[in-house]
Formats: sequence, C-alpha cells, structure tokens
Amino acid sequence: MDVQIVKGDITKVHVDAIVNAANSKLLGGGGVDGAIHRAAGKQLLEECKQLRETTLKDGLPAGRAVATDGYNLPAQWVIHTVGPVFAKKTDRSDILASCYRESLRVADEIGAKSVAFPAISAGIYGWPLDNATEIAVRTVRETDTSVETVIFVPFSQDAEEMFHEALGR
Ligand code: AR6
Repeated sequence: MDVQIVKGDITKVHVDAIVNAANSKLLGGGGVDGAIHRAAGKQLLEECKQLRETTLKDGLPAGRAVATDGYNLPAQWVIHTVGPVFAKKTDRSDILASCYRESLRVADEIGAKSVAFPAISAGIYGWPLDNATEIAVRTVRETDTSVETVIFVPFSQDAEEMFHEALGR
C-alpha cells in the first residue's frame, strides 16, 4: 500500500473515496463534515436521511463506517465514520483505530482503491493531534485491505508535521 500525506482541503482531493469525520446522527455538522456536505451538495444529506430512515435508524455508532455517493465531489464516494470524543480518563483509542479499519473495510466492499482520510476526532472531538495521527498511520498500515493508495489530508501545518512524524516511525 502506498501511503501519502497531502495537506489541504479533503473535499478537493481526487480519489475514489474520501472519509468523513461525521457524528452518529449522520446529518451533517461542523468541521470537515460541514465542508464535505457543502461541497457534495444537498443530495448527500438526502441520502444520509434515507440511511437514517432505513438501515441506520439508531444512527451510526462510533467506530463504524458507511458509504454514500460523493455527488458533486471529485471523489466518487464518501465513507462516513464516527470518531470517539476524546476523554482523558477513558482510553477510547480502540474506537479511533476501528474508524480507520472499518473505513477500509467499506472501501473494499465498494471497490475503492484510493482513499483519503482527515485526522478523525482531532478537531471538535478534541483528540490530541500527535496521538490521533499516530493511531491513524499505525492502523492503516496494520489493516489487511485491497486499497492501494491511502492519502492522509492534514488541514493545518501542525497536522501535516504530525502525520510526517507518525509515518517516519
Ligand atoms: N479537509 C481536511 N481536514 C479538515 C477539513 C477539510 N476541509 N476541515 C477540518 N479538517 P473535525 P472531529 C480537519 O472537527 O474532531 C463535526 O461537527 C480538522 O482540522 O472536522 O472528528 C461532526 O459532525 C481536524 O484536524 O472532526 C462531528 O459532530 C480534523 O479535520 C464532529 O465535528 C477533524 O476535525 C466530529 O469531530
């Protein structure tokens, strides 16, 4: 597997699938979720609503992933996953790792060969960037998948440096 780091806006990345750091309700939000919904267009929200009315009545649990079309995005699909909220006293890193594993599993299901990830949980959900990027890189490397290219898309220079550090380890 080829692993790259490309700083910027994930909604602009030309890959088969981009991963969205969503929430359990799956109906949009702030951060990268808001950016993806804005760029994909309102059909994305419609498909998410459909999912909530059918297969995901109780929402998408943290650590799980589901795919939708990418609509107006350059990416063909969006894989929505829900990161854990960071908690000092409880170790939720297995849930964060599961987000990457499950996203790659869903990518295999839909046949996506190139996948771009943001730093899941490292924004509004408060996960320290150094640890979030380390878990991201380690989990992707350890996952058995047919995905050929993974692109990590840091949004800030700090995040870019952390991804490079994690990749160098
Ligand atoms: N491209 C790439 N990365 C981005 C972009 C972008 N366009 N925008 C932000 N980031 P966050 P979370 C980075 O907060 O912590 C939403 O409201 C950002 O700098 O988007 O998992 C959802 O609906 C950070 O490093 O996701 C949930 O309620 C990383 O993406 C909640 O936020 C993740 O930050 C999820 O919180």
